[in-house]
Amino acid sequence: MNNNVSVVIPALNEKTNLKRLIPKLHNENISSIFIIDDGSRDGTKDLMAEFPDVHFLFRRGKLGLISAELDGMRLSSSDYVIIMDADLSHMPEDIKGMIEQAKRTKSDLVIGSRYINRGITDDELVRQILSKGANKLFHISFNVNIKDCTSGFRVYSREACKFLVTQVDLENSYVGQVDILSRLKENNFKMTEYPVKFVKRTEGKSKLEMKEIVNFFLFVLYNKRMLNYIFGSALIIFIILIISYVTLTFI
Ligand SMILES: Nc1nc2c(ncn2[C@@H]2O[C@H](COP(=O)(O)OP(=O)(O)O)[C@@H](O)[C@H]2O)c(=O)[nH]1
Ligand SMILES: [Mg+2]
Repeated sequence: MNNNVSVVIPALNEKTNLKRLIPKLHNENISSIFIIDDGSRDGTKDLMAEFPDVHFLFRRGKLGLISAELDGMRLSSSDYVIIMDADLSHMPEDIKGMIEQAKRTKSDLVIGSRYINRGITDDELVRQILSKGANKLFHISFNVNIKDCTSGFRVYSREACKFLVTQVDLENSYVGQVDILSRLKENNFKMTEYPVKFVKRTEGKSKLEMKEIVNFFLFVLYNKRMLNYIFGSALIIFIILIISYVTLTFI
């Protein structure tokens, strides 16, 4: 069914996970698999011999998550490109439904979503709070009606890929995930969400660093709409205080 679908997996020290994930993808009839590795030191290169049908791109170092995704989009030529984590957090079984939805609704981006009806996550409470807070801020700041804007499990149409690879100034770390959404929205690409089951990783460490979280909040807060919102809210609070003061003092 999926002969026009490629999977792109950005990877950094994910040998053990990739070893388990690739056979699962073979079961899904994906036409091509691209692993974009950023100088892993755990012997990921050994997988080349084990999976000769998989395309590996070994970059010289940590050139960044989003640039890895864009390199995968450039290398593939399929109508649809799936991006997923290497860490088995995203279920290969969900791919079929996501592709079907992309075709049926003519979406340029289908987001594998933890936060819509029937979406599931077993992420730790702290990460869920952080992630939902980030989503809320992003909604206010960019007015994008997506419930799980930080999800890394996505299907892009070829049209969306063609557009994204031209965006040379895209944010390159995790915040790039929402930068992509704001640019696709601005350019009228259709985005929908599909409920997925997210399972937290059991092998290896998350590459999400504190500085990336700070970066996310700066990106969202710096947006013009957010600034208007903050100034607007401050103005309303100021007016309420003045009215309360006048009421209490003079009336
Ligand atoms: N090539 C590449 N892959 C990365 C980089 N940062 C993270 N990854 C991979 O991107 C995916 C998402 O990262 P992960 O650590 O799972 O983030 P989390 O799910 O938010 O905890 C994983 O497959 C990582 O190995 C990077 O700088 N370059
Ligand atoms: Mg992950």
